[in-house]
Amino acid sequence: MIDLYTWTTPNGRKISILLEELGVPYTVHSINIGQGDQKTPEFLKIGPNNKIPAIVDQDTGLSLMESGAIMWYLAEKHGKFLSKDPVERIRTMEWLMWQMAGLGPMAGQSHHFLHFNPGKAEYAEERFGSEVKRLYSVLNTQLEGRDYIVGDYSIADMACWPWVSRYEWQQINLADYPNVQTWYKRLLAREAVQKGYHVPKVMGEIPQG
Ligand SMILES: N[C@@H](CCC(=O)N[C@@H](CS)C(=O)NCC(=O)O)C(=O)O
Repeated sequence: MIDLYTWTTPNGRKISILLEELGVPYTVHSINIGQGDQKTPEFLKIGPNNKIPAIVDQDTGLSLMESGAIMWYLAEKHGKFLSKDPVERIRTMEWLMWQMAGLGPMAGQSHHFLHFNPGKAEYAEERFGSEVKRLYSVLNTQLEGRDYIVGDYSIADMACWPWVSRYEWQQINLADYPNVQTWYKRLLAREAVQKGYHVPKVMGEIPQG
């Protein structure tokens, strides 16, 4: 049994989507980051970086922070969504790292400057807006002739998808990135993706791409 500490954000949804795909039982603990739940001493024991998501695996007692590490751990534990083939496996790691170090941080900053605080920092809007566009182009190229980012459907797809689902906040027109748009809709059609998106609670409809 997994305890998932999460909120209605892309990093949190990555884990709930994976858990839904794996079909393993999990208990959801809402950590409302808007009201500071991530700063409590209780949460800090599990998530020492004061950020969601975090998990505790009740089978082993292991607690983990950092969504990329959590995805890798769960995929390994259950032997799914992470290829055994060495090349496909390291490519999956490569694109998971790309999401963790590129798409997530850049898109996250674009949410701050383009969506929540427009007009406050022209340089930041330009910098993060153009980086997000560049990253969408990179993903669009990677998806040329492919149904999924690397080989079969994997944790790399599940890591990137919730960030792309915020394309409106990033002022991205998905039609400008047709391979990303087709891939986005392919994942959107999955029941587990829809269920995982609405954890820990429903926050409106899922953008349809
Ligand atoms: N690299 C971390 C980033 C986690 C992260 O940024 N979480 C955000 C929500 S998506 C958060 O908890 N923010 C609360 C805060 O900054 O106080 C991961 O991938 O797990």
